Amino acid sequence: MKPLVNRMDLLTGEVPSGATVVIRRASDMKGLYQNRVALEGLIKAKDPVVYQVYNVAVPERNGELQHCVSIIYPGKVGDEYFMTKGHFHARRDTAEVYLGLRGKGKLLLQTEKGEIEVLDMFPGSILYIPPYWGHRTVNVGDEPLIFFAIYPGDAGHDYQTIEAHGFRKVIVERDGKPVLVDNPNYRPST
Ligand code: M6P
Ligand code: ZN
Repeated sequence: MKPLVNRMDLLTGEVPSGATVVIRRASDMKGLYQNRVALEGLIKAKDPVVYQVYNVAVPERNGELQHCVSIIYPGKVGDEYFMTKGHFHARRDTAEVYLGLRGKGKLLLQTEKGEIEVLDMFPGSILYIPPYWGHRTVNVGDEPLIFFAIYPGDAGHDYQTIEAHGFRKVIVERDGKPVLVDNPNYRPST
């Protein structure tokens, strides 16, 4: 691997070259929001992009550092804000750092035992995700939420655990403000 430099657009979050982009539309988020009817309506209307991730191409192996820029667009499904799918690292003993660049967000973190934490994301925020904590990012503002992330090359993504159990809490809009409420569909690990 040779050293490399890439450039991101600080306003839009786009990385025009050197990265592969993952695009997640409303139709990629089935089963993740509480309000299925609202999600179906959104998919039928125009199936908007909920978020996209520019992953700089780095080998997925020990010693390397994966890094990427994520852009979560403003929007809601019912009263639940646009958010990422959320994942644990396939290698649970790996951490991650986020650097907030634009917008207003919440980072929802949860252990497999169901312990939960919520951190604020804002331009200049430096967030540390310790090993063993699953994580999901939520855009609670009215502009794109943009952040840079860096994590071990061999961490990997486990989406299945979150899909199977959900997060204990969801972030919804109440009277124009984000609030953390219990997820009625949370299925704890036994
Ligand atoms: C951050 C990092 C990435 C992740 C992305 C989107 O940028 O944690 O590894 O892929 O958010 O989140 P998710 O993979 O849960 O959709
Ligand atoms: Zn991660």
